[in-house]
Amino acid sequence: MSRLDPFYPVVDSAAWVQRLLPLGVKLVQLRIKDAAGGCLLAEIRAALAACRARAAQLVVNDHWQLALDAGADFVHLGQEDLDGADLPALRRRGVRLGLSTHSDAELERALAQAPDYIALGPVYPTTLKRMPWPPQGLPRVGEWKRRIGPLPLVAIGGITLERAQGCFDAGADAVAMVSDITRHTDPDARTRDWLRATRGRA
Ligand code: 3NM
Repeated sequence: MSRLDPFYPVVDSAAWVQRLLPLGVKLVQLRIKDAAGGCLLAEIRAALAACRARAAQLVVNDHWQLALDAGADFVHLGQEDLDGADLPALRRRGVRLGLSTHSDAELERALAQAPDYIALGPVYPTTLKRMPWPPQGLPRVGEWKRRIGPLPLVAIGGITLERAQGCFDAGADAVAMVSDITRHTDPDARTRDWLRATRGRA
């Protein structure tokens, strides 16, 4: 089972991917929620080319068919995306899979798909996405890690640099974040701070 880089920013455009990579980011998720098909494919292709040029790992959220079309090798799916996804097709192409979980039932369902990582959220309150689940808290991160064993655990939701160590101490292998990078007043400096803070764990 391959390890994940501990610092896992989630962004909504190839331009963000291209901005973060030269700073040293090695793992990034492209999560585009509102774009038309052709434009999406172009974004995925551009992000993928940028990642390949810097030996970084791109994870494509949600758009598994376009990810296949673009030749991406890592996809992240939410539980609602799982219903329509052709997981055997992804597996045949060697595409790795990350799955979101928010509850016991979702964890059971996710584990049945033999994913390459499990994400647990929202660990803290998030302003980015309306969520029916209350914040999970750090004890739940520990519980998830005990349940999934060696499978990498990604903590997401309201995670800031100040909160990262607590997530790692609780059992997260990687932490994913949107706002703490993309809505920061100085995203580049913040990214460098994150990289410095997590370098020893990579
Ligand atoms: N998924 P921020 S929370 C995209 O719980 C996403 O599955 C979540 O954004 C989950 O770092 C979340 O700004 C939003 O809180 C993360």
